[in-house]
Amino acid sequence: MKKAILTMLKAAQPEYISGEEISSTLKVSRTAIWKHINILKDEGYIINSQPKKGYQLQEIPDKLYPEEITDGLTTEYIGQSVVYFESTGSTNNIAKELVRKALAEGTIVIAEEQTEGKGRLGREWISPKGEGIWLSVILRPNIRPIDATQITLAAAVATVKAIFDVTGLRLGIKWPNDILFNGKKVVGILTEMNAEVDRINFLVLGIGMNVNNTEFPDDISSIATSLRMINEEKVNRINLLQSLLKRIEEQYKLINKGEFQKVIQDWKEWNITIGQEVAVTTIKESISGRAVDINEEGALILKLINGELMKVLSGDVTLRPKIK
Ligand code: BT5
Repeated sequence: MKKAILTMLKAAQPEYISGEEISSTLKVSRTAIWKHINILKDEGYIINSQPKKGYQLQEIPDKLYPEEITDGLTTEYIGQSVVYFESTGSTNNIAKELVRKALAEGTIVIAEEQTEGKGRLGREWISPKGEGIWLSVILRPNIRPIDATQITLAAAVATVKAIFDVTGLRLGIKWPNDILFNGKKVVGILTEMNAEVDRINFLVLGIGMNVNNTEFPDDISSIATSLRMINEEKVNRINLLQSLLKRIEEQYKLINKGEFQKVIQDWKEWNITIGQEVAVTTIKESISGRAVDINEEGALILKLINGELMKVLSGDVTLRPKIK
């Protein structure tokens, strides 16, 4: 009901719509409408009311409410169902709990703030209130567990394209999962999976995007930035999220159709790793070399100082270190 009233208010914008019209269209009492209008006001919608004219929607709050995310969202299934939190520990953790309740593929979990946002390998992801997009997507991809990296690479492609669509900014992908601008991180991606030997039961794709942050804590201020800090302009998070969901679906469909090579092609076009001198830290060791390619699995191919080629499936890349 609340959503239907909101839809009517939006359709009438910038004009007023009478309580009588809403009441006869939705077949509810004027008192019920008044109650829902008050709920919307509590949520931050600015709605003017005048005895003879009715209601007028003046302003939509800067919130990632499910009604706003799905309003005009043109995806088939990614983001059509939304679980929303004002504040939560980690959206990835919530998604992993919810998935056991057989939630539909493409369901997203989103929060204005994460108090225990996670990076990879137990690292922390700073997720301040109302400033970013802290998102998890529930997926059940039709690929083998060893190919799960494909999803991370596809998500990176979807992210840079969505940011370009909405802001015109061209960010770069650092293998495998960082989105950078002038060496500073704007987006991080954390893919978590539950699988059997040859089958993925589910996968949670977590994306953390710094959108409207104006500052960062000291320990990351030299390595982190936000779209707003780059462009000196506030970004509409709903537009950006809708574009991101659309781009994720586009890339995800390619993977499910067995067309990962198209994802790789785009990844190469947007990457800032290939051709660079890099150091890669894996769980076991740290290796220096030149990044020369990524292969059909999405692994990074390094050319070592002795000329040998080496395949790296996961690790942290530092660009342009001094080679000893
Ligand atoms: C990542 O890890 O980059 C993955 C981040 C994924 C976050 C999303 S948000 C929604 C979902 N729910 C979660 O709980 N997580 C996912 P990693 O490559 O390990 O990078 C972590 C490192 O980046 C930290 O150790 C910091 O140095 C730095 N960092 C932390 N917060 C940052 C921020 N907001 N922006 C840029 N860098 C940050």
